[in-house]
Amino acid sequence: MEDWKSFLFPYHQIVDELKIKLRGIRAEFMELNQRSPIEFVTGRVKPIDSIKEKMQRRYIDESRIRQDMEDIAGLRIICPFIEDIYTVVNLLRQRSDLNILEERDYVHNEKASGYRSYHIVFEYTVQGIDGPMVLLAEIQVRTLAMNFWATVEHSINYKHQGNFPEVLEKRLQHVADTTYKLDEEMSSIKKELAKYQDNKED
Ligand code: 0O2
Repeated sequence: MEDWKSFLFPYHQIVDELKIKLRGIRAEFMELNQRSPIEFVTGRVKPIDSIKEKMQRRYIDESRIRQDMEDIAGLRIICPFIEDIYTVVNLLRQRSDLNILEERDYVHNEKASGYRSYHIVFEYTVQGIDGPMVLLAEIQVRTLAMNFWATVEHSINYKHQGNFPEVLEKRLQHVADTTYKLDEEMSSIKKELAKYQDNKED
C-alpha cells in the first residue's frame, strides 16, 4: 500500500462519528433518568501491522481490503449486564445509519478460546469531499466482565501469538467460564433486587 494514511482516513472518520453517536445513546438514557444498557464505548482503527497480518492470514489482496476486511473500523460497546447486550443490539438494528450485514453471537456460542462477545458487521456511509463512501465496520458488544477477559487474554496472546501450552489454554478457558458465572450472578442479583423492591412498594 502506497499511502496508508489516505486509505485509513475515512475509517478514522467512521470511528470518530460512531463514538459520538453511540455515546449519545448512553447520554439519552441518563437524560431520561433511566439505567443505561451502555456503560462505555471505545473505538479504534486497526493498526497497520494488524491489517497486514490479517491480509496474510486470510489471503486478502491489497485491492480487496475494503471489501474483505470488515473490522478496520471497530467500535466496542461495553454493557453492565448480559441482557443489556441484546437491548443494545436491538437499538442498533433500529438505526437507519447502520446497514447491518451480519451478526455473530459469541455470547451464547463462545469461541473455543472462551471468548464471548456479540459482533455486528455493517455498512456505514461517510461523507468525504469526493462524495459519499460506503465502508464496512464492526461493533463488538460485550459485558464489563467479558471485556476484562478479552482485554487481558488479548494482551497475553499478542506476545505469544496464540501458541499457548494446552494446560494454560485450559486455564484461560476456565477463567472465561468463571467470568461468565460472575455475569450470570450479577444478573440474578439484579432480578432479585427488582422483585424485592416491587414487594416493598405493594
Ligand atoms: P483486534 O486487536 O481486536 O482487532 P478473525 O478476524 O479472522 O480472527 P473472524 O471470524 O473474521 O476472525 O472475526 P471474529 O472472530 O468475528 O472477530 C475477530 C475479533 O474478535 C478479533 O479481532 C478480536 O477483537 C475478537 N476476538 C475473537 N476471538 C478472540 C479471542 O479468542 N480472544 C480475544 N481477546 N479476542 C477475540 P482481532 O483482529 O484478532 O484483534
